Amino acid sequence: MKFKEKIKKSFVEYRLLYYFIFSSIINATMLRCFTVFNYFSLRPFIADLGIIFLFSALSFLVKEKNKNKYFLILTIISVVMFIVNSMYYTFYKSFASVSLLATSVFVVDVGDAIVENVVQIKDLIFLWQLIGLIILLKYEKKNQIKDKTYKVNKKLSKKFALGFLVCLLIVVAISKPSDYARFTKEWNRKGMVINFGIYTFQINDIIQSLRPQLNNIFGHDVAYRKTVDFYDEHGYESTKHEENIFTNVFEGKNLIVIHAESLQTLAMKQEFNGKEVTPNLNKLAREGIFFSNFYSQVGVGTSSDAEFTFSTSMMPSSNGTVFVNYYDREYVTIQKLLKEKGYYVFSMHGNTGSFWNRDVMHKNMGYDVFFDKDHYVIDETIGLGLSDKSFFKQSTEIIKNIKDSYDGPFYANLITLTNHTPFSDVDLLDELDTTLKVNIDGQIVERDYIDGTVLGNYFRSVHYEDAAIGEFILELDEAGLLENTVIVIYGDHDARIGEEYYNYFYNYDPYTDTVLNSNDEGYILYNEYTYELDRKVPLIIWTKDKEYNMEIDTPMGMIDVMPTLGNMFNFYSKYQMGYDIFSVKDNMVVFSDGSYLTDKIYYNAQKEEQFPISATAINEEYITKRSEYADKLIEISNYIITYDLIKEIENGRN
Ligand code: GP9
Ligand code: MN
Repeated sequence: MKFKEKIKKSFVEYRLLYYFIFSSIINATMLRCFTVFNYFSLRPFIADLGIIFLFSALSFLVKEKNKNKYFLILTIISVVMFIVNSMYYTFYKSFASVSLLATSVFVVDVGDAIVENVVQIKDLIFLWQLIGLIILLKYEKKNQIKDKTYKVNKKLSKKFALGFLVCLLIVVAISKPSDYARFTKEWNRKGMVINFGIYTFQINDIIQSLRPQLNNIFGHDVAYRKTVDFYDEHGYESTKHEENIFTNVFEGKNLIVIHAESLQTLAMKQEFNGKEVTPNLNKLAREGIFFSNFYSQVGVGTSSDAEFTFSTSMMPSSNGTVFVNYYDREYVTIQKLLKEKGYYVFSMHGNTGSFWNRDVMHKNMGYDVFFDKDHYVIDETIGLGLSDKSFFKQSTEIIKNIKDSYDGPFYANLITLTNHTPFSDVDLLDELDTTLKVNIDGQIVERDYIDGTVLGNYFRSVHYEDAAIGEFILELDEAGLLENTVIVIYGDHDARIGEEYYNYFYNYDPYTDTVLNSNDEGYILYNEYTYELDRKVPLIIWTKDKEYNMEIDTPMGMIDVMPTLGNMFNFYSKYQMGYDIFSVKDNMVVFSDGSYLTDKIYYNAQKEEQFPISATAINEEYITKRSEYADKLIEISNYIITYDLIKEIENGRN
């Protein structure tokens, strides 16, 4: 029989198996194309094919009566994996980990935000694989076709197992040592999919997610040793006493921190029709100390990661989230250090206390009280809950009562809520005219170019958040709460708006009502790196007592805030992993996936690519040294969190 005939016959006889193989590799490749765009990369394709061959080999060992179940269960798991990762990538530009299952309970609370803002047709397209399988099974049953796939066939099983090994050898042959390191770096999810495909990533992720439980027995000593060595080597003690112009300037003053939901620095630079999007924040930035090159470094824990890193100067967990998975560990926090100095320390947030497990974690971080939704009159709801304006007004009363009843200083941390994705409750927000007006042949033409888009809604929502903060400052002043008080405002993370919206925004030409491209004059380069740099958030330190009129554009991360405030308020944590921005030289901002920013480059650790920030030439050693430091910082921070090492070190290792 001719080869062609043979293949055709085989397709008919093993149609169920062939369907499984082709539908799986098509969906896996499609997911990579919709996310990391490495369309024709050979290695992940072969890695995916190898895993599919492995499950095909196993299928020939499954009894006939269980065969349907086997393929159905496998296909359902695969399709769910594709859909979840496709959605997750839209929101986090990374891939989902099973360690986040515990965190998924909070997705329900922001469910409408996710559905409205994240779920797209491209996410549901993967369902075809399951629908096709059901149709095929029904067709074969209806026509009593006995597909040879149903037979137990050890010979074929061995052949597919061999196929898996061949794929494995090819992948090994075309990989380099640094690629393997990704298998143990839970923060390298994107890099794992780019290099080894979604199946290998997800299987490895399950193993890694079990690692803390497994390694608690085996890896603990190594983690302890490496952590102590890290601190010895990086000599944080030395940074503790570096005097500078801000040393102890705020000691004993009240501290009010505003955790500004989804506030991005780019919004502070926008003006539409002569009206600033954030006039109040811009005024505070001008009068105070404005850190204009500041990044929040969050992982999947978003708001809660920002709170954690702000309070501890440690990187967020790469395996789950601290607030949900590691809430019971011991941490040295700003809260605890200020309490030791006689401060009354409390947090305030208009959402349910259980969101992000705050009602548990805030106590563990050292807050005396957490004023959650139950402490407020929900008299105005916008987006996820109590409006910021009402939240701030009611909070001022609470702070006033605390100030009047407690004779020491206080530290209040207020977490805003209104400016939260999908920013769709715009009808409840103040107007913001974002139309562009241009004169074309003597006619004034109005262009509603972002009106009603998620970016247009975002600017309007930030405009509201800014107005609310402006009102809050006034209310504090009227209540006499600004004297001897320092206000710190930070954006907790970017608004998670897609790159395409910014490219449109920056390159829209109102005269032609078109979007400029790289061939057009006036085009502004907008790519994944400019997008990453646009994810910066503001940090503002302001006090009514003195004008500083300073802007600091040194690259700074949330991890550096505790050391910087510690120098100002005279507190210090020997576990802080960041630096006082007014003493550090050549600072770098490490992101939760191992990428980093310096004053010379942005380095993407997932793709091992660099994007120049300055014209200064750098060598390979510059990259190697900083990449190793970035990985070490994340690794040690995860060790401390996973193994609760602060408690061990503080209590003297037995
Ligand atoms: C939820 C609010 C938003 O209470 O802090 O959290 P996020 O979705 O930004 O992590
Ligand atoms: Mn947030």
